[in-house]
Amino acid sequence: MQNKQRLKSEEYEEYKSGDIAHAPGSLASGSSSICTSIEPARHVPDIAEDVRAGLLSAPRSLPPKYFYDERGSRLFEQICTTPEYYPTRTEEKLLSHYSEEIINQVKPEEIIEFGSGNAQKTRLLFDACERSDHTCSYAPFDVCEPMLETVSEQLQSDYHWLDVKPLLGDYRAGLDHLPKTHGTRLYVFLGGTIGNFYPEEAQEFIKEIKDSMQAGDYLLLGADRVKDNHLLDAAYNDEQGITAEFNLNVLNVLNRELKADFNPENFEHQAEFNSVRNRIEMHLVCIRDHIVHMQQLDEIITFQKGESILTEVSHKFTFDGLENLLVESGLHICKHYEPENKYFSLILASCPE
Ligand code: AVJ
Repeated sequence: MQNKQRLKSEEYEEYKSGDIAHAPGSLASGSSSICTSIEPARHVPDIAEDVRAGLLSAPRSLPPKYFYDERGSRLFEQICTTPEYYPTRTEEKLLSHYSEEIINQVKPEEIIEFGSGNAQKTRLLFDACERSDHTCSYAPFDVCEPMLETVSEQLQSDYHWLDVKPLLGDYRAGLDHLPKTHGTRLYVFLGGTIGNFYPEEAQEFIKEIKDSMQAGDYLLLGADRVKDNHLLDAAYNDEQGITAEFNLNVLNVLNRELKADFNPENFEHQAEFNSVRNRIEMHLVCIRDHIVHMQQLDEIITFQKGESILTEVSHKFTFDGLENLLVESGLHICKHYEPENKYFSLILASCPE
């Protein structure tokens, strides 16, 4: 399974330059690597399995990870710079204020980051290490090998003292096979991505983190907060329509990966805050009756005008809800940082004796 999600470095050069575009699950097998592959503890479905399970039954849905092919990742970076999408810049501000305090309290020997991506915000922690004359190792854990390699090399050259040890795999498939280290470990899970998990999954994931910790280890978690509906709706319906493009792009991914013939013009972006479940629900709404073929799966889907595909849920937390999530799993809240407008939370929690 791991091999499927790898890309050879030559291919990555093309991938970065936009000559070819890959979605997760489609990546060719790789050869030598600076990354350590982490064995999944559970089965990880591929795109064919996910689409069969999600699209061929009602209500239709897709896992959000398929957004992030080359174009989708670029669109997500653009979303982060729109005036409406406050989470990224709010979290970044919190990190730039409190990184030093966090590093001085934790004095980590190792930082492990889930879904490290381009690790842009994590640099604030490394900068704080430099100011505090602290050294440590860094294990970015991500599913995308080419990105892991590029980011790791870049970080290694920017921070000579940092020992970068990239981990390749799907962190949602379990943490049983993380390399054992001694010394204080700081887990980092940023961006509010915990919001993509359903409540039970979020609780399970935090519990898994807790179970893999030793007393004195820490977790730094970033999560988005419940707020005025209009602000939330606006954040997922930016004026420029970038979020709409991002949402519709998943259809291009399916077309490429499953030899399907989705026409994005048959669908419309919809994102709305559900105030009962405290989450943004993002859909692709079908605007005319039509049929889609998925050659690779040997399946057709008959879409009716008005029906929709749930493409993402993004949960928003209350101050207490977030603390409960951590405390329920046996973690101790050390610090709960929030900005004056309370738009976002950054929590430092520890594993007690
Ligand atoms: C990357 C999952 C945190 O839920 O806000 C942004 C993804 N989707 N706009 C989020 C996203 C639409 C984002 N996360």
